[in-house]
Amino acid sequence: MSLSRRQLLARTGIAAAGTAFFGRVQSALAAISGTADTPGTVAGDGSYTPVVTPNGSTLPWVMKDGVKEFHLVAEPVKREFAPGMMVNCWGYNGSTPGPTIEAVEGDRVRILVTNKLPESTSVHWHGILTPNGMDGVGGLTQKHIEPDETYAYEFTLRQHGTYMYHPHSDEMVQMALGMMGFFIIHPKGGPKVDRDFAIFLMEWAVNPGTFTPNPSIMTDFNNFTFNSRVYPGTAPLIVKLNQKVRVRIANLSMDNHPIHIHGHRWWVTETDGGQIPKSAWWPETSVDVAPGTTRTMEFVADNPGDWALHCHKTHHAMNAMSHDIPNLLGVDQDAVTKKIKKLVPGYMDMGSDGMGDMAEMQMKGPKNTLPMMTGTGPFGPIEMGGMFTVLKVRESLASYDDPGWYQHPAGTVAQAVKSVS
Ligand SMILES: [Cu+2]
Repeated sequence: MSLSRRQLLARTGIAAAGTAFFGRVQSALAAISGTADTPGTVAGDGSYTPVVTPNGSTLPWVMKDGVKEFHLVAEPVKREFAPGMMVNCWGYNGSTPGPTIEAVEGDRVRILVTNKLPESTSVHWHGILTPNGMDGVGGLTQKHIEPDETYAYEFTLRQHGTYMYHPHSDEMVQMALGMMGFFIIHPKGGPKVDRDFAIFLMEWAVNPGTFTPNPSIMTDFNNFTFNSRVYPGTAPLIVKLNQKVRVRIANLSMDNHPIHIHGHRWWVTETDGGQIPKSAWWPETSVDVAPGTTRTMEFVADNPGDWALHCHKTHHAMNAMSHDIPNLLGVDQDAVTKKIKKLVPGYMDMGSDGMGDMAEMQMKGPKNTLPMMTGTGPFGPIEMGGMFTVLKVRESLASYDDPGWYQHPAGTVAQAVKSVS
């Protein structure tokens, strides 16, 4: 049986103060909130800057008779959304999203797909111009790939841009469990960027106290991820001052996500239809990424600091325990709190004056469920979760390891002043 947060609150009385689970999760999260998690990348052929998939990886390939051969294995995977929450997902090669495929326009590619799932699957190359029989739509353009079978897809890349791969078999279940990945085709030659990041958006229904996403949920999601991680489990994007940066966003979730950058404005340069002519690039700070699309943005990181990068739907920058809560804003709970305290020692009310306090509260919650907002910055709780990460722009960097929090020049931080009213 699955429980909503509201039901859980009612049944387990978790509004009562506790110190166990959430306290442990919070200290573990605080400990990792400033750590690097940017993986190494597979070296390219030198003609492009290899893409960094934060909290992810790049798929290696071997050259066989002039064909770049990749191997995807569709399989169940366990994904840690953030410390304290492990989720039973499906993905490719041990992760969700699957490893990023990178190639160059003009390449001939062969992708072997082995099915280690308990049901049939197929792989569709979203946005890529393939011969019809390589399009991966089970039943329409090929037979479904049965468990333990391996299929070969082979085609020549005759475009460049930011594309995706995902199943076209039992899509509702397979994508709800995390089966998706980037397929990035670099142009032959052309200007390079210094840093190139790829972030896959997804939303999940993992009910409090459970471990497996519910694929039958259509609108009521409670976990919102960048590369199948929630803040503060999301790796920061580390860039050096004045570097040219590209951020590619893909979305196979059920909702659109306006992805917002602080401290900069970026230019929209690509959709999953390909490159936009430079004369038609447009500036934004929030770019709405609809289901089944990609958007690519470029900017010069000319503003040093720690800049939030997040979905601007407020519930999407929160974790599981923030949704579907009884509204107690402005409710005077003092009298009833006194009565309850007689019955439940340690009980405390919450929600009368906003919910920011909850980021600091040491609440006891259900197993495998993250607090609504977590992560501690240099000035206190950050009070975010979900689709949130930090772009760290630094004047000097010895490596792309996490440089820690930004050291603000004296006199440049907002602070309390004497009342002027
Ligand atoms: Cu969103």
